[in-house]
Amino acid sequence: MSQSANTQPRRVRLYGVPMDLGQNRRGVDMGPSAIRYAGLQPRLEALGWQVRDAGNLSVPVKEAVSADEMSAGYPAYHLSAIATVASQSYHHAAASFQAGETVVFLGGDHSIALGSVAGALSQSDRVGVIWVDAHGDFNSPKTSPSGNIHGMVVRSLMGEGPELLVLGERHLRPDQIVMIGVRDLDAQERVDLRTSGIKVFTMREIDENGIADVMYAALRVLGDVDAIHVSFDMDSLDPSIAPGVGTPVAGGLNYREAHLLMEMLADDHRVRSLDLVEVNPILDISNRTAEIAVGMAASLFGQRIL
Ligand SMILES: [Mn+2]
Repeated sequence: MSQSANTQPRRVRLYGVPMDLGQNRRGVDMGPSAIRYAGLQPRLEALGWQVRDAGNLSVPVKEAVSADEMSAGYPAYHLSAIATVASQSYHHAAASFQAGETVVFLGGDHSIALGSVAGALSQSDRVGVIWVDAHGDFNSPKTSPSGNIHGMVVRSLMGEGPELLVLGERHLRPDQIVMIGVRDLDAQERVDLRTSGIKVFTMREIDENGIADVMYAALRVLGDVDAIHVSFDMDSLDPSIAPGVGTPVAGGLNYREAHLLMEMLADDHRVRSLDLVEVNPILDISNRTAEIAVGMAASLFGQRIL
């Protein structure tokens, strides 16, 4: 990441977003603490980055806000509270990018990407998104079986979600999005994703061709963009490696596949922002999943074996 740009200071800004309103499981709001406790800042500093932690954004407690919200007649739980937090994230991300900072958002559930990705897009149209996830997060309130907003994020970033969740002037086009690690889709979500124009590398492509070929292909799809945002859902990893997630799905990325994915993105030198999401310490085993998350960030930020 920007190792070639020796004239620029290598500065990272961390934002914690203790968001648990986008899904049903409690505990994911403690994700930012768990990732900090696992040593994210010292790991990045050891790689030569100047790291500044902006602390946590303010997220309302679940008991204090209304869950029962609808969008065009379909459930979208905690819609207005999530939209308020996303708007904060959006403005923080935009300010950081303008200041030349690389940005890391610590989740929290995946709904935090509503603000971080929109913030990245606010700077330029030439931004690509690598969405690493077991799920497609491509539902709308109409297609979602759960009404949980963490599964509606990509669609909203394309300008097709509930109006409150669509931030900024620019929306993602399908050719700006690559999904990697997908293996669990809802019925209508699957139909919609197939015809969306988004490049999706499911676990099958990784099994058949290997993660290295998939990453070369992913970077070719994003060949025209100047900046890459990595939205990394910890449930992309196999649950045997990262058990502390709310919606685990068998058959995920193994340890080296996930690291190689991040290492190859680091070598590409275009990554400007990262979400690390869905770390749930209550469901974890001795903070293992947060430690893996820190390892992922270290590989993305230039850690090498040799
Ligand atoms: Mn996700």
